[in-house]
Amino acid sequence: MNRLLPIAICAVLAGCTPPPPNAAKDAPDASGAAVLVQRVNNEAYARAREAAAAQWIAATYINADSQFLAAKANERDLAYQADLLNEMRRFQGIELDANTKRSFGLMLSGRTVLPPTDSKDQAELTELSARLEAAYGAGKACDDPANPATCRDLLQLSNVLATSRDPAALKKAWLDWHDTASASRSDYQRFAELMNKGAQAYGFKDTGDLWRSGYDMPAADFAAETERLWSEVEPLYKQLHCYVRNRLNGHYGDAEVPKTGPIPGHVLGNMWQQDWSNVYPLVEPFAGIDSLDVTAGLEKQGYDAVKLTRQAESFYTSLGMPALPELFWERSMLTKPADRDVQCHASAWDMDMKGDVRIKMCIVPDEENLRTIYHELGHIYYYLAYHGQPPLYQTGANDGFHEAIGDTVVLSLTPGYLAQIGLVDAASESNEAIINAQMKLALEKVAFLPFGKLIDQWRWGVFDASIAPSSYNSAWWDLKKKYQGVVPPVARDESAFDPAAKYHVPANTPYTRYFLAHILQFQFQRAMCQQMKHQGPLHTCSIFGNKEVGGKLWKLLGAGASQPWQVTLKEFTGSERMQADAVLEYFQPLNQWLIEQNQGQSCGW
Ligand code: X8Z
Ligand code: ZN
Repeated sequence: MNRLLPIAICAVLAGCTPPPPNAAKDAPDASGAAVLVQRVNNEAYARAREAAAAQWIAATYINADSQFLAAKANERDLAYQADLLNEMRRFQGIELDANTKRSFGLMLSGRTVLPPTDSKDQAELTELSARLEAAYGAGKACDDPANPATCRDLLQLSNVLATSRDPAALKKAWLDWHDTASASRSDYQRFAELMNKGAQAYGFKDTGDLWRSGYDMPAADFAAETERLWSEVEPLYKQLHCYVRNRLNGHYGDAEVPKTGPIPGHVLGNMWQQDWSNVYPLVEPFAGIDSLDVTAGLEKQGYDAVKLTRQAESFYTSLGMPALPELFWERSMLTKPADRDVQCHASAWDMDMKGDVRIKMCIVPDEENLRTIYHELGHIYYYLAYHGQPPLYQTGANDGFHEAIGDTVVLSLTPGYLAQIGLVDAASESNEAIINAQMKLALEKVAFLPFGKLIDQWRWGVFDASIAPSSYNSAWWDLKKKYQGVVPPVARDESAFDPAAKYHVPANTPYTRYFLAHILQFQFQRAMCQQMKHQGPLHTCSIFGNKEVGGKLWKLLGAGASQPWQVTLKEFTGSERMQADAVLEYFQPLNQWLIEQNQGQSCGW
């Protein structure tokens, strides 16, 4: 969830306007700044509660009124931020104590949106934001618009992508969903303009500069860090791409999936080609070894949404973390209501920064949902762990940490653990079984990496105007091709607006966090496995039931953003840098196997 926290200060930035002339009356000093931080922290609980309630209703009852109220709540929030920013300008150039300085920094940098100066702009921005998100949540493709029975929503269309092997059906489902996004183009263009106005009002070059500034390092260094990390994992991705293309070519034939070049987007089992695990049956390295079909296990055991969530909770409690609060069970939305439009994209909510924590999901009992619940509970346990911190520190060490926690825990759902809880039949330790299991996981985690990077490459380009509105769509597909080696299944032109077919674009959630999370989760896992003196390769390690590493993890969560993430990372892993080598270590057996399999192929695109 994109929390709307109090915001703002200008002290550390060049380009801010000077203090107002009457500021000298009560000369600003460091203690005044500390008082202001205290006030922001005190007011945050009530403000968060009100804003979250409006957002929650807008996401769980999508209609004109809930959108209106969410936009108004957001507008109030932006106005509050704008006032604070004005007040904070008074402390520009004053030496501040460490806590106040850090709090000021957090209030400004790394915010997703800063208020444009003009209140009319603020109102327009929040209205557009609500409309874009609602359009995504309510999106449906209808063969006959007059007949609702011919309409399909994202869940239904995604299900086709996941399970059908009929190229025509796949193409149609892909196209139907992507075409629902075309109408959002002009709203998004204006939205991006207004966001830039806000960022620029506080000295940022543009919104991308603002987003990159939230990492306890200069924005330019952060962009270089993401490049470095990507360059380290790119060779592994290319091996996976090469092998999968070859196997899909074998299944679908040259006409549908050419032997060389990029892979068409409809055959990878996912609407956005970000997770390829649904095509595992088509690319399984060794047939006839242990089944890894968790979905079948869930069906057999009669799992429903609550039982799945309880299952995930039990993993966290095995680490010594608390049971989920009663309010979680009372107020979460775990399944899709039949009678109204809701935002089905899974999210975790911290409603009042005190204990009213919830998830919102449209759970169907399958493997993908099982993993997603673990992911969401990672957010929930982060919230619970840092509730003792002042509100300004109640956020991830960086946003990649927040996204990485649940995914790290998922790495412990090894075949051995899954067999133990009866979700797969057996877990043998043969080399074939290991390669199969690694392939399955790589289709999820390694396939994701370029996708995790490219979404914000596109938005950074939109915000800094290197991508003009007239080439929104072609630039999107240039990046899809460059990073993922994927092309659209049919030609797309500028009448389409395919970026808005991905939730985080209309919902305005920065995406680099997921890229970082896909690096950090392996680094976290390696650190915990070292701490528990795990013997054997990294991929065989499960932290299930280990209260000692659970305690260490709880401590990481509890620190929130009270110190630079580099310090938190160093305490947890011994290193203050994000490192991709743990990904490579984890997938070492598969990587070696892929290199052998791909001998003689012309990999790349
Ligand atoms: O959006 C999510 C979570 C909510 S924070 C379900 N994820 C990204 C996505 O779905 O695109 C998790 C993985 C990447
Ligand atoms: Zn998440």
